Amino acid sequence: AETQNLYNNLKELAKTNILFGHQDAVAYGIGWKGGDFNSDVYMVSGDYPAFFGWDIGHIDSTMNLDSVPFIDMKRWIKEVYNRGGINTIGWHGINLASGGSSWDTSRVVNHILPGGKLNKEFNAQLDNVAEFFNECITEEGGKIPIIFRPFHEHNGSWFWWGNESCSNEEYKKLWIYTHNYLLKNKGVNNVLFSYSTDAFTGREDYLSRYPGDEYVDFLGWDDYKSIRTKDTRQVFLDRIAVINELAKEKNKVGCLSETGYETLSKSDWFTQELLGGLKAAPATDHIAYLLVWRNAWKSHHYAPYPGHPSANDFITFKQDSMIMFLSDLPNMYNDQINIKKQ
Ligand code: BMA
Repeated sequence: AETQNLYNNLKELAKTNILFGHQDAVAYGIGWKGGDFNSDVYMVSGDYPAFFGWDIGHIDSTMNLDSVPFIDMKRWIKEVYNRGGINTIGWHGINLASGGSSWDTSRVVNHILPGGKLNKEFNAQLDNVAEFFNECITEEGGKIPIIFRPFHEHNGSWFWWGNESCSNEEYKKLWIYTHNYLLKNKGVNNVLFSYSTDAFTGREDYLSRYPGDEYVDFLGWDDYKSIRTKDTRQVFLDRIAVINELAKEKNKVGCLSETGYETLSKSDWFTQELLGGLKAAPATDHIAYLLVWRNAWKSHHYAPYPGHPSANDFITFKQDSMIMFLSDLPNMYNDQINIKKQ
């Protein structure tokens, strides 16, 4: 029930607000790692993101691909839920044919599907994924709602599930198989699915690998380029328009599943490019949330940290009536919400 409430509430909030998210927000930041709900975003702005992104790549080991221990991830996911935030999980899974990473594009999708020589191995991975979701539980023993975003940026060619490593039909089969295996075989009932392309050229391109309405809840896309400068704003707006149109038609929720300006060397990027771009979209073109990528190290971060030249601009962005951080959220897991910030 709470998972359905989350979905309905995000759909409602999307009409007026956009929730801010950050990948690995409390796992590490610039100059620190781990701890008790530490966050660069909090240190800069006095508030946490509303959305917390995670990655379960290397799910069969003790740490994820970016060295976040799964035991801590589960603890933080619960803490996010307790504080009223929202968890979304991506999956940079390994290539089972080669033992390589997600970026190893050797053909593997045909081998992991039923009938393929690696189907058993893939099922074992899905068992681990299911166990992880099923172990995300509240104090009272209920399941914590999670937005799952597997096999993302699939219209690019850099992942083993990308457009040069498997056909559209194979991709759709992979999605449906994963969905059904988790829900039907493993009893996962706390997960919403987010279909998340890379940059796209239009409806047809966006939907080229769409598995079908019954397997998808969120229509997302990852976009780092068109939102970088005003020069490409129209491209960004055209994409929002497509997402919005499809979300309306299919009764789904739109999202900007990954974005950001690496290192934020343009110190007013948050207000001028990102917020400016979002505000330039017609009022009905609202997406529910956006998520900036991780604060890994000084040359690879997407949120400001204390002392960062873009800190003040980020605070202005946070204060905008459209943008929601954690403390702005109504109870997203209730069946009725009262929107606070409008
Ligand atoms: C990429 C980079 C990598 C990281 C991967 C998964 O964009 O941040 O360093 O391993 O995402 O989080």
